[in-house]
Amino acid sequence: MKTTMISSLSTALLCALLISSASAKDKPGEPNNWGKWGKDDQRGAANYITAKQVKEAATLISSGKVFSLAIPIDNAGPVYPGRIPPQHIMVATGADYVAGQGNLIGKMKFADDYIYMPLQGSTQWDALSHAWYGQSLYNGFDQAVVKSAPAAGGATKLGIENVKTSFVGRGVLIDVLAHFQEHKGGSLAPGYMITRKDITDTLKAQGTKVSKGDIVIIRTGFVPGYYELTDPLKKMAYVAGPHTGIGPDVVGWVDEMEIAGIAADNLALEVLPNPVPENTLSIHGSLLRDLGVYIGEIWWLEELSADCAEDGRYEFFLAAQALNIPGAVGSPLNPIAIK
Ligand code: UVW
Repeated sequence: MKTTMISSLSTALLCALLISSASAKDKPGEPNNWGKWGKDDQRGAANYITAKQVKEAATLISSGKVFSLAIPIDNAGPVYPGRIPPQHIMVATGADYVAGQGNLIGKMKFADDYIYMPLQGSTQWDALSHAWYGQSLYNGFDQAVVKSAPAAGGATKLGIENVKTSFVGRGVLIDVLAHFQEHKGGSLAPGYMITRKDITDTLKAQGTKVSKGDIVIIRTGFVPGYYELTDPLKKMAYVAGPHTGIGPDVVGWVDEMEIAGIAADNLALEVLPNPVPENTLSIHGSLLRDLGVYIGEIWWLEELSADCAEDGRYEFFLAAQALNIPGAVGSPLNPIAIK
């Protein structure tokens, strides 16, 4: 009798614990990494990249060819609707001296400039504090940790500075666009939803394997498509969508492969609009909030893609550090691939 009571009590306790952790995570049964690297962890899947992996990734350098995977930081690039493109402002120039108004410091003359931009307004990483659903961010941090004024700290948890030494390691290009062009008789239709099968088929055709801690980069052709347009109205319509990007079944693959970060040459990594309207941008929630996996957007992949097609090697050493901006929910960057 006593044993039965104790066992029903412990079952009830276990159920209560399961229910409370499930409601904190909100999506029971979905992939989730909360607690995997400790309850205070703020780095998420960046923890997959170890010193050993960085050393091994360095052995991928053979030709010494270097590729920048960034678009120019200027006002001509694509930004997600509602954001203004980067504004570069000159505050001291040669013209000031020509007009007799420049400041001399001894005999020296100087030019100075500023940049005003959304941190998500160019080639970027999203920090784990960039997107969530419910009340909690990655690892259960309350949404109130993201404060309104930078003076109050901005993202006081999960800010981009937590990964200022990360995203150096093995990069893998998954050239879905080239795979479609070569094997499926055409390009990716605007708004095409890239599936897990598309990713694994492309990797198979490339002869590339993805390993734990990799940073994978998906080529869709969306950003180059923007630069091909000249009419400003057509550019506006283009960024309004539809956007080719990954679909929800890619999340399970990212989880199983234990990938640290996933980037693409489009504006939001994921397909837009989502075929289920209430799930719009929900892959941001699955990756950043549930798995702690970093999202990279607006990457430039054209020269790297051409080189990979030429030598058949889709893996490389990648150095893609975020800027050290305390409390920022994202960071522009100039990712460098070396083959
Ligand atoms: C949004 O925030 C909507 O997208 P991104 O991740 O591109 O910044």
